Amino acid sequence: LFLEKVVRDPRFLLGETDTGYIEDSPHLFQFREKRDRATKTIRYIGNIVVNGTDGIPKGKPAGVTFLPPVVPKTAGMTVQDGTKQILDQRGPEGLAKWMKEQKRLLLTDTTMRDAHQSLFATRMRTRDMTRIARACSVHMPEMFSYEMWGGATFDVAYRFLKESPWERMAQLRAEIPNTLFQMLLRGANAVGYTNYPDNVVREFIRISAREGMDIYRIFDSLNWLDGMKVAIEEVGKVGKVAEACICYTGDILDKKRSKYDLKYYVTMAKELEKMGAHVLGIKDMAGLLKPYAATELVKALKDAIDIPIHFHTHDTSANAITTVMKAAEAGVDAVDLAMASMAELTSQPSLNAILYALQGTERDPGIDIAQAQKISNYFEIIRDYYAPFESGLKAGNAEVYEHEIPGGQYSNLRPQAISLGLGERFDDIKRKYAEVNDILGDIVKVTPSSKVVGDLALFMIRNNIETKEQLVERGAKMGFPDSAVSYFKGMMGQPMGGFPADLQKVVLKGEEAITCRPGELLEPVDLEGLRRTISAKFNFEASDIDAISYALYDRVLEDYFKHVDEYGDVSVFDTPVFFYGLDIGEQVEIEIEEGKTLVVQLIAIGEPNEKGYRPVRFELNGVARTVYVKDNE
Ligand code: 3PY
Ligand code: ZN
Repeated sequence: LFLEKVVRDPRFLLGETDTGYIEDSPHLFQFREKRDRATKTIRYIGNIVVNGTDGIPKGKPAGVTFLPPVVPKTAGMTVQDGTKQILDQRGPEGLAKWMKEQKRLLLTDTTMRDAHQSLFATRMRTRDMTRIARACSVHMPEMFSYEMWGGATFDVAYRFLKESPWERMAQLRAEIPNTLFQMLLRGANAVGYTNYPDNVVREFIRISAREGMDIYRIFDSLNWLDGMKVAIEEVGKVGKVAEACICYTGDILDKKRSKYDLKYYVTMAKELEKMGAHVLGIKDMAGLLKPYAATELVKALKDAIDIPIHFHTHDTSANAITTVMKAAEAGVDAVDLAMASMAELTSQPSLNAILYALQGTERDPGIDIAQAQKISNYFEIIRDYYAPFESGLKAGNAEVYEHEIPGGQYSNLRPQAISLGLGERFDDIKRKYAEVNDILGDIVKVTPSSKVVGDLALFMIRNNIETKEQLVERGAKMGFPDSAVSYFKGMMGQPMGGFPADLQKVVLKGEEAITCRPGELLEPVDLEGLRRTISAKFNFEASDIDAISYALYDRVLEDYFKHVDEYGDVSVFDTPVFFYGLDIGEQVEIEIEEGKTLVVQLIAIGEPNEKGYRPVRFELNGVARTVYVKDNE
């Protein structure tokens, strides 16, 4: 093959056949169709050691030692039945009834979704979840559910981790057969940032239910009931649990802020119950529900509806543990918490702390404290692998009650501001965020509506726009961020109280806004046709999973398929190798498939040739191998 390539190569035909020619023509060594797993593996590592991982400095983070994680023993231990069996045997209504009968506080562990989404940009890899999953299953069978999917995890898995979120679900399900899995579904936005046609949302629910999802926490980013209808209905149809949410904003204790008062939430909760919700979620995405407000809200909701109530909050202010305790006291059925080492700051409050707080009381969750500690210890080690993705926050900040930025967005906004050269203006950005919220008429802020507010705040700061009047006046001649255009067009749904008409006019520049559900207007996607197109284009037998994922994120999926073709399944690498590659002389074992292990040692990184390719030398199972990697610097 090599010789065939040489004799057909234009430079060979021109007579340039000295040895330098071979050396600086790495393409001669690239036999795409023949490249095996081992070659793909060293190409991946070669690329990481030369170019690093996008978005973080190259090489291992200074001052952090990566220790191997300690996994509690499970060999020979049986898995007790848990909530998964209750749902499978009694259905969603049966599960809801069971929830209400429990005296103990039911706990959802968010470590594998919202915690890492809020603490380190959603980067936790499947490998770091599956290694501890059996221990969770065996040692904490009283857990109500694991939130381990949805929100940003779907996109980030494909886009940055180059692994399939579906594979994550399958592997976790194999290890945790006894506990419910739970995901966050952004209503008509599913696991994306934009509205999808109804058939995409329905099909996504149908396939994910088939693949192992149990509870769908459904919300609309403007609390617009119409935006949640299709998802609630479809989850009911497939026999899974529809946990429909009220997104909490404002402050029910502040009588001056009457837009989102207690009555507003109670009315919405009753509507959701009527629409077929099995469980009500209180989604406090920014951690704005104050402890005594939780008492009022939970009591009022308990009086008003019959379905169980599940409380989700973020600890940005550092008040959240008290709020959880108040919600528990007021009779909330279930709460979201994260393992201690993955808790607090913009994440959820500590599960381990709550176990101690409720120990010996009638609301004791019944989870073994010592075992929960071991699981937290595991994640403490794992968390170091992700150090460069941490937001840098060192303490809680009660200022969140002023700016109302959701946990996940807060930890992202700072790096976003830095990347725009506005790092030193973070305080202004937070203030502007609150001002933009006022300009928009005080809206619910959660993905994707929160992005509109964040993007507009950055837009105003970058263009030195101070007031709403200036925004309307100067905006007439400016292009607005895509998110803002989509919002004012009605593509994210309808905010309570409508859109500010003057601003809507300058943003849309003559385009019509809609007032119906966008999903109704969007053409259905031909998923079977899409599946065939993907199979032909990427040369493999695509499944309905590939098709639905592609329908949600076409470009991301294209890059993902190309990456798999080029480098194989990179989910098999340990996280330090995946993000930082190897040091010179470092040797690792990589099990590329069951029973097939590669021993890889990095020997040297050479100087780039004139084309910018560096030879990277390895020893692969004891045999010298070199790959040529384009240095992108
Ligand atoms: C998401 O939509 O990803 C969220 O976590 C919102 O709180
Ligand atoms: Zn959250």
